[in-house]
Amino acid sequence: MEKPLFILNGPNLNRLGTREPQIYGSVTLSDIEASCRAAVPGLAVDFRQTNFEGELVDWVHEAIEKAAAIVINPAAWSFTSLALLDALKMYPGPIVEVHISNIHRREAHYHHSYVSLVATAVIAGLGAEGYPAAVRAAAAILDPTNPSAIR
Ligand code: DHK
Repeated sequence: MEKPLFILNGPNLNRLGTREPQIYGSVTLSDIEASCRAAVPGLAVDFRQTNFEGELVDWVHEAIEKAAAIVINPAAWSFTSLALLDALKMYPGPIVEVHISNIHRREAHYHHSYVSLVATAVIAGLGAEGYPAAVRAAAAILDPTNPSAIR
């Protein structure tokens, strides 16, 4: 696969490891990056994190030309950002949305994700394991010989 998989992370995820470990566990974002790179041997991965909404929108624009698929944890912007939704609407490839926690079991303001309106699939509540699972799912969707993938 020539084009890489973009793995995009939103606000506060750079604090994983010390951030609310009772909700997010004690795995760091660089641990998660390593698990994503190991998930599908040979799959090129471009792993990024930002606390700036416009930068995430810019990365989605960049993905339109450059990414085979997007795995995204939009974090808090999942529930607030129409700008991110509008950017993702322009992306032609698979989008796998990941949340470390089960957002549907948390406070009501975490229940409605705008990103889920355009996501091919959503993973929530698997902890950090949700990321390599999303990478494998994206690779399966991109594999034309894989009969089980939903496209
Ligand atoms: C991460 C966040 O930062 C929160 O805003 C979301 C999500 C949940 C997560 O579970 O990965 O509520």
